[in-house]
Amino acid sequence: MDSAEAPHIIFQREGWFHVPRLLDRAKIGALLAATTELERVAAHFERDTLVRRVFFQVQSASGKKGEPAIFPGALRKITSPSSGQPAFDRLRRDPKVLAAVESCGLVAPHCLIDQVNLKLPRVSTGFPYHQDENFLFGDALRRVQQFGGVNLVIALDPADAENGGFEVLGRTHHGALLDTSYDTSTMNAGLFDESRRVLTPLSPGDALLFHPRLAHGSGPNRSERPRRLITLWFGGGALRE
Ligand SMILES: O=C(O)CCC(=O)C(=O)O
Repeated sequence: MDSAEAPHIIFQREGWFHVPRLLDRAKIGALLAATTELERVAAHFERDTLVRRVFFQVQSASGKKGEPAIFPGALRKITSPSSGQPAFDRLRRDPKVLAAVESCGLVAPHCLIDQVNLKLPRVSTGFPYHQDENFLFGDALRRVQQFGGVNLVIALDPADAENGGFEVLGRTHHGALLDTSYDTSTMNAGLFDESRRVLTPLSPGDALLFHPRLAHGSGPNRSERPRRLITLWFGGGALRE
């Protein structure tokens, strides 16, 4: 990709954009401490559990929601960590994050969803290729349909091919919204055009921004290292709060 091009031009064409070092060490340190605290809260959970608007999804053998944890405290995803941890709440309005999202063409960004995805060493399953737009409902969906959207991931740990790094299928956002399942055994292989598949290794604080319709996913963690990744979804415009 020609790095002289403006981010929004690359984003429009490819459906994604890489921003190294979006967050500095201090912010990543605070977010890691907040994540560790949430993991501590969940240390004995054997099932998906809601605690004061923070939803803890456990890592099941299949990777599907609603199934028992492979061991107590094994987590796959924390939804709305901002409801329990101020560092995550601040992140929703972080000037660097907002500027990155705006550089991809979104006007007046509003954070719709915040999550942490955890991949435990050796045992965590992948995320089959899918389009996040399929998981938007109500006001969030209307906002994205009317004003557009930008999603992003921010690495908390180094992420690469061995520990289930984040993969995008470039340019698939130009196609239709497809009906996908969450079958981790197939990874939805062959459903989307994989000819522009890219796995960008990320260091803590690096971000990758992507279109809500862009197909993306990641493999299992085959390494001895954890892989924790923040995901934020933004919609543009100014609908009622
Ligand atoms: O954590 C990952 O690697 C993928 C995350 C993702 O695509 C999702 O949460 O929808």
